[in-house]
Amino acid sequence: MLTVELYNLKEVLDLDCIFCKIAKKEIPAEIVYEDDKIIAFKDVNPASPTHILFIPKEHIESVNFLNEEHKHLIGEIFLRIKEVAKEMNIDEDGYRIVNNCGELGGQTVNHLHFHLLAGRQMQWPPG
Ligand code: D5M
Repeated sequence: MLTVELYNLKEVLDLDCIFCKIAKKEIPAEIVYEDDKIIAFKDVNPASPTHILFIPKEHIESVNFLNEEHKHLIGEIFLRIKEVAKEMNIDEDGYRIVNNCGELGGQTVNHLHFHLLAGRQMQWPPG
């Protein structure tokens, strides 16, 4: 019983995860949006003039770990991206939303996140 509970705890809160630490304010970040389930902060290594990361506070490793219960959360993240883009006045010029999943997808932090990139002409296909 105790083992099962500890396993579940590990699933929702990865103690070694840098984005969990940002969500818990254990390490600093330039936060641009926050509510009880979602936090958005500036990427420390910006790839464009505007580069914000949107993450669920719950530790979800990647898109591969999403399930039916996450449907509402993911929808909310996209609505918050839309709102922040409008607040930052990047909505009319346009922007890109990126999710990298797994090693070949280019994911380097194993906590689900969506990049909001704006302020320059994006290229296609991405590198
Ligand atoms: O993107 C992971 C992104 O996370 C990458 O653009 C750098 C960024 N990053 C890593 N550590 C931090 C901290 N501490 N603050 C802000 N941004 C950070 P991926 O899609 O996994 O390659």
